[in-house]
Amino acid sequence: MRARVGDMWHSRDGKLTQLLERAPGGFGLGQVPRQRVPDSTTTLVCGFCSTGCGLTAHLRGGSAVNLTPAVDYSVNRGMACPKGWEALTPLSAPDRALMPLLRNASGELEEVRWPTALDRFVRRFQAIQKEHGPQAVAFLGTGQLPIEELAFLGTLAKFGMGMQHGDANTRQCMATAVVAYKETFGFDAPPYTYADLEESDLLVFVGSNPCIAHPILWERVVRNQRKPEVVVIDPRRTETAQAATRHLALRPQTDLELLYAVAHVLVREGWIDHAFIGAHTTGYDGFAAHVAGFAPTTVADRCGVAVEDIENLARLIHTRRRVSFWWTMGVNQSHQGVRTAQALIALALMTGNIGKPGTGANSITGQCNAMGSRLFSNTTSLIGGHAFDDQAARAKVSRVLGVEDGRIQQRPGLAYDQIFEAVARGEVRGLWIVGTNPAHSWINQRDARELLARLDFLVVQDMYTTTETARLAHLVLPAAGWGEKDGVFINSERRLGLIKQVRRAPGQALSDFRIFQLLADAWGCGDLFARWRSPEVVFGLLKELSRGQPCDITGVGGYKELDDHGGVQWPVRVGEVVEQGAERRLFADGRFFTPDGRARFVYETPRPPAETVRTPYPFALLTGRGSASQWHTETRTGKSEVLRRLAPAVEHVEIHPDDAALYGIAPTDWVRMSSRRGSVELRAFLTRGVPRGSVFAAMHSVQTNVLTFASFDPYSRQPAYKHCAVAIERIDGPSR
Ligand SMILES: Nc1nc2c(c(=O)[nH]1)N[C@H]1C(S)=C(S)[C@@H](COP(=O)(O)OP(=O)(O)OC[C@H]3O[C@@H](n4cnc5c(=O)[nH]c(N)nc54)[C@H](O)[C@@H]3O)O[C@H]1N2
Ligand SMILES: Nc1nc2c(c(=O)[nH]1)N[C@H]1C(S)=C(S)[C@@H](COP(=O)(O)OP(=O)(O)OC[C@H]3O[C@@H](n4cnc5c(=O)[nH]c(N)nc54)[C@H](O)[C@@H]3O)O[C@H]1N2
Ligand code: SF4
Ligand SMILES: [Mo]
Repeated sequence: MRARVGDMWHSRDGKLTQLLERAPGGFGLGQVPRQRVPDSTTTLVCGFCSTGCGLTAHLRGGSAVNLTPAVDYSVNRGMACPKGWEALTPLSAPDRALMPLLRNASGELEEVRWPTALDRFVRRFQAIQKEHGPQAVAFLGTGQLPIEELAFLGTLAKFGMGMQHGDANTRQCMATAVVAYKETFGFDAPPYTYADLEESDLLVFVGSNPCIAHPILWERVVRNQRKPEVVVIDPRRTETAQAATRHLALRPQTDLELLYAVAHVLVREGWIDHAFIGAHTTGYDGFAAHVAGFAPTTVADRCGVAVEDIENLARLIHTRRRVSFWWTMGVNQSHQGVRTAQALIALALMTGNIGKPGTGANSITGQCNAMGSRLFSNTTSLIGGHAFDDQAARAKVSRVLGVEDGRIQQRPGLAYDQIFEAVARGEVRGLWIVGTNPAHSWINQRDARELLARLDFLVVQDMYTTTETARLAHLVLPAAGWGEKDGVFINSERRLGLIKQVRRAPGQALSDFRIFQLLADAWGCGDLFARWRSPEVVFGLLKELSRGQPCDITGVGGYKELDDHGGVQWPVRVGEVVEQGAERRLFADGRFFTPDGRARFVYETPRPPAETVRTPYPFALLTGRGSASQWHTETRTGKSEVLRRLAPAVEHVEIHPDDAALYGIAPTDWVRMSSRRGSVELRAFLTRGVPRGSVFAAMHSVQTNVLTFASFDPYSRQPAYKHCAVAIERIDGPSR
């Protein structure tokens, strides 16, 4: 017997109770069994990083009381990092949003009932659209909701509410990889499977720190029995660099020159796979001519590495049989990230290291469902990985979803930074933010906060009331989180995995899915979503939308099949049988997704970063993940005592001891760090892990993005978080 949602609301609002009772369960409050059931277990994928580990929830009375890593899940095989073990704890934090909050006449956020919240959402946004046009309201989503919810958000906002502009935090994270893959492979298609980590003879990690950011992927490297060489290219001597066999501590933002120099040596020595290049690629001759200008002797100084290190890396690539290239944010978050990623792809193509075990040009994703967001959020691509300007694709979406073709935009809409610019110009006046915290995480945070504060109406849909962004909202909608709802995530190796409701959301928090249903009805476009009764029904629609695409999942079956199978990697076309535990990589046949089936070499002349590092700002500020137990803006991980103890006790900046000595800075001294945007105060942590001339601060500190400089890759519009110019000085103590 399932509790009826309406029972729990004690709502005297007949209309709302009716809406809620219509839910057949499977999300929100509707499906919590009232009576205690025998103890049992169930497996669901982790809700933090894109590794996508399976976690076993131990249930009592249908509610999870504990989590352990799943032993029979192909991804993690009984391992989990601290975040996975501790994933239940943040669900019971005291600052969970339990009721909608609305800013009252005296400017304070005040609890209101759902009908009031829904009504206010609709009235304020519709009034803005009426006065300023439908494009005056926009949305920002996330890579941390399941695909069914992302699809709901993107479809409701764009086709239901007529918004034209919507983007997600995946812009901060994966946009560069998306563009790099689309231009070279013809589709956003990371080609690898995790077994490649174990089957490679040479693994090259560029701007990637898996020991901290993807600990269980690193465990897979450790399991490699082939005595691999592991090369880490990172300005910092990271935990991963320390564990590697070689570390190239290049000067920040010089990856492109370095990779072209490696390609130069491969061409010069004839260490290339002519047969593969001839049969499966285009543009090689132009690329070879381009890299002729990048002899190691020319670029070594600029890159801060020895000529012989470049020569040796090229030789390793030639002599090792299976070579794989892996990259993460050190590449994506650069002013020339797309071309850098494409230089890595070029190295794989020119040596034939693709489509075979232990090879590939492999972008590691960040968030648990960034891959799902890339394909199904209806933001950067038309839902299902289609192009907005493709008439046939629009007709397909129109048919499958029952949306009139005329409602489907012909362009993707503005990117994240352009939405903020439109706010600055007064063109976007209403913003709906779901599952992301830009007042902490956006580049050049002060501008971001100033712009958020300027909005006529800001709605924030989040699990917590205390996030930096929720504090700025006019309306906060209380959301259920991971563990409190059902859906599908897609991990870095393209594996679809299930998340499940193993806890009841607190108070009146609802799943995002349920919130979207209620908003659709309240907005007056509920008819469009009449079929969207449960996440699993929507999963069926998404399968249909994927038909014929490289990411075709028509053969996946339903949630039960996905569950029984322990997740499955796309593509799975209808009728295709995938063996349990199969490791599936793309391009084994050498055919790519471009019109001519060939992969492309794409290259360009390197450019300097947007902000020059020189007096009075003589240090390059590098930013990134600080520890395995901290997640982003810490709204979740900060709620666990265990995870807090595993993290650094104080917010700090890492400084090379020689640089510190020049400025009279001793260990644990207070330091003021300033950029042209502002200044912050942190403790000094002296370490030879950062190179001279650079300092490092973790993104988990809300202070870091006070300093960052808003510059972007021109093709992906991904923020270049990894580089800006700062100054440091010793201070006696914090001024606050
Ligand atoms: N514990 C933990 N894990 C996480 C996350 C988290 O918040 N906490 N977040 C997840 C998400 S969303 C993401 S996107 C991933 C990010 O995963 P990673 O990209 O591995 O992590 P980062 O620390 O952001 O950046 C990686 C490295 O880039 C280096 N770098 C900086 N500048 C340059 C450069 O010019 N060239 C090169 N080659 N390297 C450079 C930095 O020194 C850093 O060590 O992690 C995911 N996993
Ligand atoms: N300086 C610097 N800045 C960076 C980076 C860097 O390397 N350096 N990295 C960038 C990268 S790669 C990323 S991905 C971003 C991440 O930046 P954000 O997306 O801003 O960070 P999170 O803390 O993950 O924010 C997610 C929010 O969603 C909420 N939430 C969690 N689950 C749910 C849910 O199920 N429903 C709803 N409605 N809300 C939920 C959380 O409480 C939290 O407020 O940061 C970027 N910022
Ligand atoms: S490695 Fe990632 S997916 Fe695995 S337990 Fe840790 S946070 Fe979760
Ligand atoms: Mo990310």
